[in-house]
Amino acid sequence: MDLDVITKYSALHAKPGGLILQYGTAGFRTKAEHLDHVMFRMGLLAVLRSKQTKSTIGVMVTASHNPEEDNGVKLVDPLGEMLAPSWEEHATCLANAEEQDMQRVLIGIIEKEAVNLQQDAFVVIGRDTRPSSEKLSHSVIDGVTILRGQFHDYGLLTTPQLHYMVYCRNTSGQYGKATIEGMEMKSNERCCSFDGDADRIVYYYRDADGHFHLIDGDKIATLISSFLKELLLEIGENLNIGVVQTAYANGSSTRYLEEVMKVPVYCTKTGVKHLHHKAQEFDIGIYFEANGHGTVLFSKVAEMKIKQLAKELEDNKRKVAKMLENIIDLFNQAAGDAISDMLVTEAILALKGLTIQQWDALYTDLPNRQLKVKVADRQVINTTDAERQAVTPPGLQEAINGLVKKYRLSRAFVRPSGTEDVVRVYAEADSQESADSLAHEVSLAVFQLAGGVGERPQPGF
Ligand code: NG1
Ligand code: ZN
Repeated sequence: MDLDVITKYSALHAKPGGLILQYGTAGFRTKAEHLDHVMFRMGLLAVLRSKQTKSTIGVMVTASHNPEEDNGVKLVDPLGEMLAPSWEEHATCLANAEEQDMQRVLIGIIEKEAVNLQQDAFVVIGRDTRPSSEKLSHSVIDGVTILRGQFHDYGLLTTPQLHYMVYCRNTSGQYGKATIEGMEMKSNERCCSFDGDADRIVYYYRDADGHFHLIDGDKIATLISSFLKELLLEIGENLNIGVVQTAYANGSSTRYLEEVMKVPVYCTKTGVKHLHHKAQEFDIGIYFEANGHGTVLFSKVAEMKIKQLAKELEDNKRKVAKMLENIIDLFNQAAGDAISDMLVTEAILALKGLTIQQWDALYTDLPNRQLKVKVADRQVINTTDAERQAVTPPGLQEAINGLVKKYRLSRAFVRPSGTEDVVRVYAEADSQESADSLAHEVSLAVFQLAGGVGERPQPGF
């Protein structure tokens, strides 16, 4: 161990003088800006612990539920448990040692714990999604490498996943395989994912040739509306159904709904509040954004009628009316809800005996591309016709119209994002190549006519 090298590198992760921290139940936690030295030193300590236990040790960079400006670090012991209490004390001493005392404290730990420095060391590292976490995890890695430890950086990981990895690695895979996927996607198997707050859902599968198929909100809306329409037909009830989409709905889905299923389709501005509002106009209003936000609304009149029919009708018709009555309760009519949408979808697939491939085959999505363009002020773009036409800046819509004409089955629109400081560009066409090229050309038009900043949009994705 070259103490001078350690001292030199430690100075690059210098401790703010006088800062005192405590290794508590959740390791160290404080403002991220005060943690660089702690991370470096925990990298050193993890190597010593690994050498002493002849095992893999984990280091997790996270401050869990604390505010974004905080961060933290904790070590994971060989069987995936929390760090042993005696080493928590070492962690505290090492983190709090002033720069000039760091070497002495480090040697003290090595001696006290009889660490054999010749022993190999291995450290696994994980981090949360805080903006500061990536840089701080690199400081951990600096500490590990300076003590010649080997490491594997898992990048983004949940805390329990890191504990699990450590346990698996130290039991030669007996406890389990040290992989983070958790889920193996077998071919043609139905899968679904929610977004972070579980108000969006998408389904997907990989076919026998290994191709990935995404089943988005448009296809979920199609499945639900065809099911509801069939049930209404069976009980001879003519309730007024409407499907609400945004301009991001794939052109094939709109065509299928209107021309094959014969249900009226309406387009609103992006954002669930607009879709929800429009869906309230129907007896049964089905609304979904392509990205999986959506639900179904039943008017009070429709609900009462269905409830009444579930009591009055007989035999199979009664069963169907009962099914409709139950499905009303399965939807979350307050807002799009991934869990309730999943339960509805699963119920429909089971009742209809549909595989995910059969569902997917209802129609084929038109190839499409979404891009973002940075402009000085995205509010210079004003739109109309549910965001499908740009009214300002002058000339932009004309330019888009000219570009769209060059491609088959094409469509494109631009709008300022409501959640990011960008202009979103959407294009679809008969081939992926055309959709990509149209999206690129429209991006250039936005860049030129709407005050693009930074580098001009480049072709290729
Ligand atoms: P913006 O950033 O306004 O495009 C995005 C989604 C919306 C909606 C909101 C709120 C797209 C293209 N846009 O809005 O559909 O989900 O976030 O989450 O998917
Ligand atoms: Zn969400």
